[in-house]
Amino acid sequence: MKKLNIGLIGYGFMGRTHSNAFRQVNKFFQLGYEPVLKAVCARDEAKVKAFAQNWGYETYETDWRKLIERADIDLIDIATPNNMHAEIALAAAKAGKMILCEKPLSMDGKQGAAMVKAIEKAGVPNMVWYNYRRVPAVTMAKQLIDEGRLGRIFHYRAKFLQDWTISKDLPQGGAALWRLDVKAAGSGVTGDLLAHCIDTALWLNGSIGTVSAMTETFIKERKHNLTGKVEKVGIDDACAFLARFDNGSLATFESTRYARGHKALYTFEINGEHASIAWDLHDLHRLQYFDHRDESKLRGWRSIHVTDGDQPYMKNWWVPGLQIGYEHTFVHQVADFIAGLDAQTPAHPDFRDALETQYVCDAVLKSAGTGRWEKVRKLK
Ligand code: SOE
Repeated sequence: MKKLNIGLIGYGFMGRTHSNAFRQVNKFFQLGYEPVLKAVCARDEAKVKAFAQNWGYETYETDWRKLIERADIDLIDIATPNNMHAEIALAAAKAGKMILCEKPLSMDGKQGAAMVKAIEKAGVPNMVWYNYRRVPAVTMAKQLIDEGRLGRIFHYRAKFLQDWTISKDLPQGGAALWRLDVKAAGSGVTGDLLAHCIDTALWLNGSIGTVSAMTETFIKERKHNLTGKVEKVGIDDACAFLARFDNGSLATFESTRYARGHKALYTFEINGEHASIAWDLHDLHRLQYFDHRDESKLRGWRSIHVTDGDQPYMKNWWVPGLQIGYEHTFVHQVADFIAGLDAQTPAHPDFRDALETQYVCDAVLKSAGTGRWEKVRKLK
């Protein structure tokens, strides 16, 4: 088996999910490459050393440029706050490294377009970690739609609800709370949570043409962890938008970090001419399916437990009926990326796909500002 030498940048929550996936993937999937945890990079030497030891990285670096210069690294995995993605990706592309990048791709569409240009010029394999596509039930939703079971699609409805920023005493910025700092995150729930919903939606239902949005920042000022001063909050705490897809279907999207009682409730429902599907991250192994073509007296919503060998990814895991979870979506993503390298058919979402999501986010934030419907920029 060929080796795929990984250089991970960032050791937060995502650094852990990725490291776990690299370690697991060959145990469950037959692939032509084996990821090797060569090096992890972060600025705090004591912490990065401890992370390297815990996850089995052979070495560590404290300067990401050094990591990119290393000849023994094949792939750079970017798991940093959003404001670092572009600079690292551009340097990694120039050095001819393969690149995996955390979502959202960039701070905005303009920056994302520059990243896509650089990576396509370099011709390096690339992918963005929109992991929810690879929940088996979500992948199965894609299969059902592609098989034409829903028929013409009329409605798409998605939500991503959390409640962890309600306290006004929560500071912004720094290692754990960079998602609240607009300079590090680019936006609030739009880039962090709705970007997931948009990625799934574009994949399942095609491109979005226009959007009309509203956003709110409920807590206007928070102490900044890096400066120690109370500073204006620049992110959107909540966002809701209407959208028209190019296929004529209508959509509603909503996300907030102020939905008391919800920790990470990502849900979507799609209504077609013949059938509907619904999915819920808190019950992630189930796909709800309603088919109007069923005999009328037996017609009803089926709750499909997506754990059998003929359902996506499941033959690689345990025995039928035993479910898997969140961390496995990252394992699937690595497996598909490597399978794409083997077959020379790139896995998705790549940087270009993620740029389309970025363009939708840009239009959403623009519309929230102008109060008007805005067109989504098309990919060139
Ligand atoms: C935010 O709390 C967050 O961790 C996002 O950054 C992730 O992308 C999402 O999957 C879960 O929530």
